[in-house]
Amino acid sequence: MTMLEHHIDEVVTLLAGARRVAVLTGAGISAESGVPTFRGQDGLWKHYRAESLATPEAFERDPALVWEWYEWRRGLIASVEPNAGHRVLAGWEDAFEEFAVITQNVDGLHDKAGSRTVVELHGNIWKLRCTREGTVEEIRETPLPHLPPICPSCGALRRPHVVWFGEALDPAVLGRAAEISRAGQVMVVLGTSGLVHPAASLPYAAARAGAKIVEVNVEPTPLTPQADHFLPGKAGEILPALDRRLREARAA
Ligand code: BV8
Repeated sequence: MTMLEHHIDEVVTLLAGARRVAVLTGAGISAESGVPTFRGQDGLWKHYRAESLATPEAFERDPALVWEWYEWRRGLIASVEPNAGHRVLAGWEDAFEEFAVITQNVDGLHDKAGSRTVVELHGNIWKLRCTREGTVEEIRETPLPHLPPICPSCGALRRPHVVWFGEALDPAVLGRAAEISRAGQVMVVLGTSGLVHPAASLPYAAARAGAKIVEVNVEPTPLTPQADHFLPGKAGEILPALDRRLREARAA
């Protein structure tokens, strides 16, 4: 048995005994579907860093450029499918008494995989919001007929219904994520670099409330020293392995 298999068995024992499980995901879980992550080479669009485009200042300065970026991402996300990692998490809705996915991703792939309890911390790229009235509409059509999109009722610019850097998260959404994190007996943290706040603080809040932290990532992150279990590898490979062993453990 390899070290990884040994660690996977330890995590399966933990999960098999848990009734309340929370999962926090980042861009890494969508990487195997073909969605670029934010860090490293992937994090670049043309020569802009994601953090420089995903800001209210950038939108103020050049809404057409920001919309070109979001349109590129919508087109890319529309062309991909959820991967095995997303699908396992969708299946875990019925494997635990209480289960929820808290995601930093705006790609909507957890929903597309069939997850029902998803907290979208940073919004959703398929939703547009009027910059004057604040009304939100889901528009999946890509490419959008008109860029930048205009509000049909008041003629003001529409923006992506996502949280930009320097903008506060919706207090109700953040409150729910914090509640779920504190209530979990186990928090599985998948494919996140743990650098963006306040999302990155949720695993620490969960640990303070007594939850066991299981981290899955292709490389260590600032969270790794605090994690009870670190499973090195791809989410789309580790989650199916965990799921298989969990089913075997429960069948035994
Ligand atoms: C706010 C939506 C305040 C838009 C996003 C405290 C300390 C330091 C800084 C701050 C702080 N508090 C606030 C800040 C500022 C800032 C922040 O955190 N900056 C960082 C960069 C230092 N936070 C904010 O601005 C937040 N707002 O604080 O408001 C406020 C309060 C009141 C009033 C006014 C203001 C808002 C943050 C949200 C920004 N929006 N997204 C869009 O998507 O277009 S963030 C965006 O980037 C994503 O949503 C995600 O959250 C983040 C990217 O992180 P990850 O998802 O982790 O992705 P990343 O690429 O970094 O890493 C991928 C990981 O996966 C890697 O570890 C890799 O190894 C791994 N991986 C890769 N492949 C796989 C894999 N793992 C497993 N399997 C694989 N196959």
